[in-house]
Amino acid sequence: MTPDSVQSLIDQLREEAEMDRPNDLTPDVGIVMGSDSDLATMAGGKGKRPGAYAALADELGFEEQTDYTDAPDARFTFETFVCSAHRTPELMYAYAETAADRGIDVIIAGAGGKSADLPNMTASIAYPLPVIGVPVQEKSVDSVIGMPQGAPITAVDAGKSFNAALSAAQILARQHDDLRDRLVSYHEDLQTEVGEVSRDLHELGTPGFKDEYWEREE
Ligand code: RP5
Repeated sequence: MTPDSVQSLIDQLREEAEMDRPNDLTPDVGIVMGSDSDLATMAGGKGKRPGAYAALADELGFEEQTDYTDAPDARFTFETFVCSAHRTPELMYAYAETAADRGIDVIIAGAGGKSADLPNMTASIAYPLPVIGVPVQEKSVDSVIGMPQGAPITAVDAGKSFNAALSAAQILARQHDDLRDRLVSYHEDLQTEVGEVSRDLHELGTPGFKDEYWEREE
């Protein structure tokens, strides 16, 4: 017996798949995670490094879509759900099966624990939609990347959901020059930072650099 809270999500996903909305009104990226306890790793915050949310929203100008009938103004959008592979397999199945019809172009799926099956099962069900797996913990790496031949998944290092978001944007950027420009600009900013730090280290000298930079961090 599927509880109402899960069934209503499944029904909503299936109804949405029938809507045939124009692509610019549907999320481009779908983010799913096995538990809301994965959110700090998947989105960033709570002492964790910046995550997929930060990469998409803060660096690349995406907006999160929370209402299918009211798309955000931003051209590129993403949605976020919790789907447990083992506790709510029907929801995982409905999510992955409807993703393409709901306008999703790439899925980022994260799970933790030793049986982190959400990414690999989502990849199998959503195929040929690309799925980028995020092992939420080190011990999740093998189960996320360990797919048999013929069942592909792309994956990032443990906890690196930020990179998963950049990879998702790279896939979308093949069709969208605007997004390609944002990715290039993000990378140029990274280069600029390295150049500035290198110059400061060289010109201030190691003790002077420590005084200025390490003081700032404290
Ligand atoms: C947590 O349980 C993990 O972070 C994982 O993502 C989550 C979901 O696991 P299942 O409910 O699919 O077993 O420990």
